[in-house]
Amino acid sequence: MAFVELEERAGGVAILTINRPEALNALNGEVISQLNETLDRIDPASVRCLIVTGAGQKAFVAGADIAQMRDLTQAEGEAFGKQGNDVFRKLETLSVPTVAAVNGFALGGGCELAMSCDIRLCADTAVFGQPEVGLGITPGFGGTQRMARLIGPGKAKELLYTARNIKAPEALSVGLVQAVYHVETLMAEAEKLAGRIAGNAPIAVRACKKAVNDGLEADMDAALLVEEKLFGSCFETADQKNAMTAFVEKRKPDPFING
Ligand code: CO8
Repeated sequence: MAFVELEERAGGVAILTINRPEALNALNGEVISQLNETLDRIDPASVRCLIVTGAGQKAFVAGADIAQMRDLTQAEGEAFGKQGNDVFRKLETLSVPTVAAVNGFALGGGCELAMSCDIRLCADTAVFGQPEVGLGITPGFGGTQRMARLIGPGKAKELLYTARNIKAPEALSVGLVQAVYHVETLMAEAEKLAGRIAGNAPIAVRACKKAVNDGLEADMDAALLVEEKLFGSCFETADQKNAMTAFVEKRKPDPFING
């Protein structure tokens, strides 16, 4: 059964869909394993921006599978957390840029999946939250770490300790998402954004992603060195020569070739 689908569109945009709508796309071990394999198939030679979304009208992902987790031992819980963490870290550090199109409930592991993407857009029907403490556990797929980094430790702790769900407007106001759209237009808007990203020089876009990600994990001096190296790596690419020559010659650049 395909719980994760990957569809490549023209123009370098691909759409990854978590497809288990009968359980609101809840993440069991099999879904996570298929997500892992799907991420391995994404080829930056053809994919310039990846959209991550959930199947159906109701949920992005309603969390890790509670029925499957109920009887886990301590060691099994830790192993499940590692399985999720490894895959979500793979997504976070995927070389191509990623946009989460959050089309409904993004709870627990679903909120954590969205936070592992570079940019989050959501439907006006979206609901975010980390309900774990109400289930007797902590977030286990990176939620404590990524939420604190994205919206600050105070707000993150309030949401984590209370297990309070928030709707789209509050998610926007705390900076958890970058934009809210009517549920009917969300995917079109996500594709528009992804298309715009995909139209820029891919090596440079990927270098921006790496610079932000790696730089945030370093002190400022080391972070600026990361940027210098990545900045330098863009020179002598065909896309850089094409774009800068076009500017100097007062014309539009040829389409970028990802080289
Ligand atoms: N796990 C398993 N099944 C689920 C989940 C889930 N997280 N969420 C929904 N489902 C299933 C329901 O059981 C139901 O199945 P069935 O039709 O067979 O009864 C089906 O999806 C539809 O759901 P509902 O009938 O509940 O739909 P409602 O519209 O009434 O409610 C909600 C929607 C509010 C989203 C509700 O389904 C809900 O509260 N879901 C659980 C949300 C949640 O608590 N998520 C967090 C889970 S914990 C987690 O993600 C931890 C991540 C880190 C793990 C670390 C591992 C160690």
